[in-house]
Amino acid sequence: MRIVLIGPPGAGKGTQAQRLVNDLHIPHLSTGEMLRSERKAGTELGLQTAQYMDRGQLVPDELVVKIVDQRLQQQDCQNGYLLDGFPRTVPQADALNELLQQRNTKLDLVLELNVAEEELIERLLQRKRPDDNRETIAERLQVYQKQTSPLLEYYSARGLLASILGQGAPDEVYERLREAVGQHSDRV
Ligand code: B4P
Repeated sequence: MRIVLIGPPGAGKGTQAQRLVNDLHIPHLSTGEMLRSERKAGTELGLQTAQYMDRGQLVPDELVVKIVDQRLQQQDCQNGYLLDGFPRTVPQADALNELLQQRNTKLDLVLELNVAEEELIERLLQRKRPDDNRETIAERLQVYQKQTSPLLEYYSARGLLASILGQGAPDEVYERLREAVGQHSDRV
């Protein structure tokens, strides 16, 4: 299966993606993780993108699309994958369509994790990652509303979107996700 997971910062994309990929036996492609590991490794790309992440802004589309394109060329992606946090803009979604077409493939499902803003802020302040301070969180939430939330309509119009309530215990959220994925696959 080829799945996209969309949600505001702190919605639990990383948390739930981990569970889904274990059950579905597909690789977990988190652009946030990829960017953080480039930074840790001190690569040119890592240095270029760190400034955006620290300000709570999105990394430029062309840089993210390039790392996703390279990752999708790897052997383990041939039978499906879970994209976590990509696409995050309409141009990224258009670019993903191109990448899918080049490989004669399609998305099966787009999952949205929906969580109230007050809860997102609370969760992120507890996590304490370098980009989890009040100012940056406020910026990331605005960026989500402006640049990422139009994707919900984009994928809904294509009949791919399933919206899931991301509040409650992680196990409860996962049950809801399983149910949505189960309608497309018998692996969960
Ligand atoms: P990401 O790494 O994608 O991070 P995120 O949106 O902040 O978090 P996520 O939703 O995965 O939250 P998590 O499960 O960890 O992005 C970071 C940055 O990278 C972006 O701001 C941007 O700069 C850049 N970036 C990434 N992709 C990009 C793209 N495509 N284009 C441009 N830029 C890009 O959960 C958060 C916390 O909540 C955790 O502490 C967790 O334990 C807790 N939690 C989870 N589920 C819970 C539950 N049910 N109840 C209570 N707490 C819960």
